Amino acid sequence: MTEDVKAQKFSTLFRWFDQNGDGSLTHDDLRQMTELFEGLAREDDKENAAAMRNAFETWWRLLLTHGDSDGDGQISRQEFIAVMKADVTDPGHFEEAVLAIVDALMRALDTNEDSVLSQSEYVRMYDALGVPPVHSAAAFRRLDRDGDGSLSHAEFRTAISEFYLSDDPEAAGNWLLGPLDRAD
Ligand SMILES: [Ca+2]
Ligand SMILES: [Ca+2]
Ligand SMILES: [Ca+2]
Repeated sequence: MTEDVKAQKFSTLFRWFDQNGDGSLTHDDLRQMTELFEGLAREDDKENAAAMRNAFETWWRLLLTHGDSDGDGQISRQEFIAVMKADVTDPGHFEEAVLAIVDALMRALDTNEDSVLSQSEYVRMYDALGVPPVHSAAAFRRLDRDGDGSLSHAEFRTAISEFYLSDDPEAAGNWLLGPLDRAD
């Protein structure tokens, strides 16, 4: 059976989050993701690092509370896809888990306070987060909607929101993490 576009995107996201690659998500996987994100903030930027950490903890609690249907303390790929669709992308939850990370990340990266990311900044950021430059460079070109060579905070938020919320197979934001996972 072909999965819908959201299931494909959340499957791609699952593979990214599953840091030890054992096919299931644990608190440790999420903590490792948190460390990658925190590593993008400057050493003295405690505020944005803490905001990202809190948002990832919120995300993990949502996964565990709403998504661990077999109660084994881990989130399988199928559990992840279901809970992402039903709960994490619920507007209030989406704001406090996903968009809180995006906003803190943009603030942490915007060290010259021009509120935009160049392509090289964008690619370097995703490289540090484990997304290959070939994917992030291609994504950047799609996500830079006004084609001015930089990604504004608004363009980045739009991309993230499309990735998580859009059912449109043609949405530019689908390319955030590279080609969609069509594993099954
Ligand atoms: Ca794992
Ligand atoms: Ca489980
Ligand atoms: Ca732009």
